[in-house]
Amino acid sequence: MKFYDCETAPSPRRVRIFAAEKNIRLQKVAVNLADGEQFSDRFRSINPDCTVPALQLDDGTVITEVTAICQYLDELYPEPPLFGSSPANRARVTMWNIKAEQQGLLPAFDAFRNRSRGFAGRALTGPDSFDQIPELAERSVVRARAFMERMNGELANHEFLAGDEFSIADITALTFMAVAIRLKIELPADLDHLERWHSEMSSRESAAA
Ligand SMILES: N[C@@H](CCC(=O)N[C@@H](CS)C(=O)NCC(=O)O)C(=O)O
Repeated sequence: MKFYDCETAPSPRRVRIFAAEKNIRLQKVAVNLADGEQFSDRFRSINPDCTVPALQLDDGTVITEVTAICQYLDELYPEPPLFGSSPANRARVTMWNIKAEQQGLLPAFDAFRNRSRGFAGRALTGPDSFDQIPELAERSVVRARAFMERMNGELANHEFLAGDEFSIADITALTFMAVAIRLKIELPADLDHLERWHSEMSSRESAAA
């Protein structure tokens, strides 16, 4: 199995954290996004979407999309379960992972790519060119802050985002917070539960992955 990775990028980090939680050693192949290696013919033949991460199995099958890769690893290495350990937990984990992606991570990516000069003409990932929309960056910051409030409310009642078990939803949300912090998005005031959770998640060994 080969794991196409980029040390500085948030999406492959989600998989690295997931693998670290399960003590899985991935054989990594570095893709230098800063140098545009994702657009090379060699990498396009692996992932025509030109994004990392990608996992190539020994029979050549390629899996892209963080959640799909993690789901595959979870089936191969079931312990500890990071997609929930009962039907209800699995549903809650899936629900919160989707919320963290759609309401947290994607707005944070949109804010980043629509306002950073380095992404001019590359507001979306992939081989096609898209112009930046500064108003979208502004709206995305508002959405990211709103999701922090939403998480804070949830974390008032649970240790982890999807309930009482650490899961992929926490990994996605932690990655969202890392992008928000990098963007210097100001945290809404008095989010004590979010702060408690964030400090606990950041001090897990896997967070260094
Ligand atoms: N939906 C994809 C998102 C992957 C993604 O956005 N990867 C970024 C790095 S965080 C990327 O490869 N960017 C390439 C580029 O900026 O050209 C997934 O879950 O794997």
